[in-house]
Amino acid sequence: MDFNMDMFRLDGKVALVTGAVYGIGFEIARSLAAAGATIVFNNLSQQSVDEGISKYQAAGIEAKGYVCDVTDEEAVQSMVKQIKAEVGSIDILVNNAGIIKRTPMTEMSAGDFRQVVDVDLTAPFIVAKAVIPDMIEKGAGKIINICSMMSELGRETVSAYASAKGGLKMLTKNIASEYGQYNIQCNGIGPGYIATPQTAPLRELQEDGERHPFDQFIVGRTPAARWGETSDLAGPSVFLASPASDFVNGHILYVDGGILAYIGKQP
Ligand code: NAP
Ligand code: GCO
Repeated sequence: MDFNMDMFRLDGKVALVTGAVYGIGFEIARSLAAAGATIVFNNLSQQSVDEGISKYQAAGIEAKGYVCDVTDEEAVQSMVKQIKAEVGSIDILVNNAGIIKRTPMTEMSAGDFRQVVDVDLTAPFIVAKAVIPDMIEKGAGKIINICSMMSELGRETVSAYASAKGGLKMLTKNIASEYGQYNIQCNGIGPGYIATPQTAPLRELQEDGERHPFDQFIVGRTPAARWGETSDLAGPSVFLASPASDFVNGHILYVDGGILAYIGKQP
């Protein structure tokens, strides 16, 4: 195919973005819609799904929302079947839903560790497993797993999250390896530090009005010298969801302002 900008269009495609009521998922869904995709999303409660539908409508997007816990395989299988019946089979899957628990490892319960791995790693497996058969039948599909800088690096208190996101990097590569022959591309996006509710505790102003020490640390460690915004993920998401990336497979695209490339300023 000769290059033209239509390679970045998603018209006629159905995109499922999990946990996309706000934060990174909502922004990714909005960017895919702007490229022509039909958006479906899920969240944990009818209230949050209804809030999401209103937000999409306010953005001019007629999205359909489903109540579904991505860790519940039966519920996921049922949701995917319902989407196929009501909207159409899923062409693009963005495994976005995720949680984090910041606890020193020796103080973290095995249950909490398992819960983070369940949502951040097992659930992307469950949802991808549910959508791949229809993608094979269609002869094409795009899967984007939202990884993290913690797919590459660790830090204090995020042992469960880093373990899950490191596993998600390898799940991404394995799906790419196993299903690339069916014209399914599976890639990851590894956001750096993005300003969302998930990172709000790391950016809270101190009682003396000073910026959070972690906020100052991250800005100092990032060549772009700022936190990422959810809008920074829009272009990379459209690229990986579109025909423009049909020969990109098993790649983790880090959208991190350069932090993973940078050793840090000499004190
Ligand atoms: P967020 O603000 O915490 O939003 C996460 C969303 O996932 C929420 O809507 C949440 O629902 C939903 N969710 C959680 N567990 C779920 C489940 N079991 N089933 C269905 N939905 C579920 O997170 P974010 O910052 O936008 O991050 C989105 C993704 O990017 C996550 O995978 C995160 O690990 C990753 N990420 C974030 C950053 C960052 O700096 N923010 C950087 C790298 C990667 P509720 O509203 O009910 O809680
Ligand atoms: C943390 C942050 C990070 C970001 C992101 C970085 O506590 O270190 O929450 O984990 O969410 O994953 O890429």
